[in-house]
Amino acid sequence: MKHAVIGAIAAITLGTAAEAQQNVVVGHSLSPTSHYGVGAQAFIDTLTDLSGGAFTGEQAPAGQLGGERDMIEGLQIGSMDVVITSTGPLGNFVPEIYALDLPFLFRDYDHARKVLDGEIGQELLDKIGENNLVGLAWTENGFRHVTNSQRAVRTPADLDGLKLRTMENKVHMAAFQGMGAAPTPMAFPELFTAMQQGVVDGQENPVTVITAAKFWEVQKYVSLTGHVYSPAVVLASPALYDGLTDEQKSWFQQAAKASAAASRAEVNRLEEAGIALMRENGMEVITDIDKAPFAELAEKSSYSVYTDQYGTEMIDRIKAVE
Ligand code: EAX
Repeated sequence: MKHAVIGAIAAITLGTAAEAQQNVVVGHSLSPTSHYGVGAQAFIDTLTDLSGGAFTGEQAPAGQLGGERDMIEGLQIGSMDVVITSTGPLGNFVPEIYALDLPFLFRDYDHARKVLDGEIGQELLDKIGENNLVGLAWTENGFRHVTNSQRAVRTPADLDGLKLRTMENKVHMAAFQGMGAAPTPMAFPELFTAMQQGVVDGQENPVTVITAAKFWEVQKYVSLTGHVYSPAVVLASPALYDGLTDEQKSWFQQAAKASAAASRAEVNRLEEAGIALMRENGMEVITDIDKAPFAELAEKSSYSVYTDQYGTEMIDRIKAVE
C-alpha cells in the first residue's frame, strides 16, 4: 500500500515535470553531499551542458521518493526518471545481477571497476535492459563492512545472534545466515530508526554510506570485513528513455558515465578520510580482521542462491579478470 501511494505521488509530480519542462529527477537514497549526491549532480550538470539547457535536472535525495526497491519499481511504471541505486534490491527484478552481489568475489576496487567497465558489465547492463529498465552505467557504492551497537566483531562467532539489517537481497541474507548473524531485510530509509530503537543491532554498508548517514549516532563498532563489493548503477525509466532521439540518448549515457566517475572519486576519497571521520565521531574501528573464516562460511551458504540457477560460468569469468 505504501509503495502504491509513493508511486502515485511520484507519477503526478514527476511525470508532468519530465514531459512539460524536460526536467529530469534523479532519485537516490543518500544525502546530496554523499557519493551518490555528487554523482547525481554530475549527471544533472553534464546532461544540462550537453543539451544546451534543453534538459534540466534535480535531485530527489535521501529516499524522499522511497527506498531503492520502490524507486526501481517507479522506473518500471514510469513514475521515476533516473535512479542511482545499489544492486541490493535489483536482483529481485533482474536475477542475473546476483552474480555481482556474491560475497568475497571481487579482490579490490580495481578488479570490480575493471569487470564493470568491461564486457561483463556491458552484458549485465543489457540484461537490465531486458527487464523494463534502462541500465545507463555502472557506478559504485563500495566494499561493505559490518557495524553494530553491541560488541567488537572480529570473528564469525562474534556475529552469533546479532540482529543485522541486510538489504532486500537473498544472496546477502544467505551469506549472513551462514556467518552466524540473524539477518533482517529492510529498506534503507527505515534503517536509522530501526537501529535507534534497537529493532536491529547492526547493519552493513560501505564507509561512504556509514559516514553519509552518520551511523555513529546509533552504532559504536565498525569491523572492516569488506565482505562484499556493493556495485551501484545509474538506471533510467524506459518511459522516458525510449522516447528520446539517439542524440539525446547519448547525452544520458555520457551523463551517467560522468556520474560514475564523480561517485568513484568520492569513494576513493572516503576510503582514505572516512576511517578517521568514523573514529573522530566515537566509533571503534576494528581493522585486524582475518577474512578467511568469514569467506568460507559466506561462500558455502550463499553462492548456491546464484549458481543453482545460473551455474558458475559468470563467477569464473569475473574471477579471471586481471
Ligand atoms: O545504496 O540499502 C543500502 O544499504 C545501500 O547500501 C544504500 O541504500 C546505498
